[in-house]
Amino acid sequence: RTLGLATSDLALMAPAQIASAIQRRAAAAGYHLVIAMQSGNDAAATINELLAQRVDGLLINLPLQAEEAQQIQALCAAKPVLFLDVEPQAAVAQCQYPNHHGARAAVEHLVALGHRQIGLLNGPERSVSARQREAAWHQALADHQLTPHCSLRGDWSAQSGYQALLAQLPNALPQALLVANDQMALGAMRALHQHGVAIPGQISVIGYDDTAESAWYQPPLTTVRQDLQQLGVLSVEQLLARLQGESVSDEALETTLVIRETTA
Ligand code: IPT
Repeated sequence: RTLGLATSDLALMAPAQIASAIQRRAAAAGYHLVIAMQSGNDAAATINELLAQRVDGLLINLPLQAEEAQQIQALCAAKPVLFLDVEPQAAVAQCQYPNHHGARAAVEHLVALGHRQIGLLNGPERSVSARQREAAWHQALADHQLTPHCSLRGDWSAQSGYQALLAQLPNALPQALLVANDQMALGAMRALHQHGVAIPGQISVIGYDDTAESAWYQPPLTTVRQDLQQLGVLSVEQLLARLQGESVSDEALETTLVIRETTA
């Protein structure tokens, strides 16, 4: 009995921690897990790798537009498939955190602290969740008659966050920075430390994910928590329920704001 997981780059913290939770939960249920990590942009090739190994069901943690996800679902024919990073309007089974709630909560937190000049460090344009977080930030800022002080972009990695901030540093910094994931926040904070900018004294930083490392940043990171462990467990349980023809509980996943020491 085998499950398949198609995942985005496991060098990234969030997908790695989700995969770890999936592997454990699958093993506890007596299932072997086959993992296919996407290298290029060809999701179908990654899925076909799993199908060739005769998996009984598939979990797909790849950023997908609605149409791409529907095509993949068709490719998997009768096998149960569950998507973890897909446009919510897609007509496919999904298990994911609503990006707009978390992104809005981050803005509300900064505004409540009195910040008006708020900058963005966005995720990669091709990522559906990055685009959703960005759109929700814009909407929440607009609701407070604010526009982004600056709009930077990275590729989810710490290095890209570091470079984005280094490029911004000669210019005026915002009072607060919304970052689309914790890894980019790590790099951004490194650049700020290097230039003697006090966190949170001169700039507040808020991340997104709450990976296992985020409580150990210096200072510990305020962030929007997606419980990645819970996401992994729940996705396996939902897939297994579908495999066994049971009804699936549509337990809603909710992000929570974790206030630590990078915002004031
Ligand atoms: C999403 C993470 O929030 C982000 O940090 C990055 O790792 C990305 O995955 C990689 O695709 S979480 C995903 C389940 C939406």
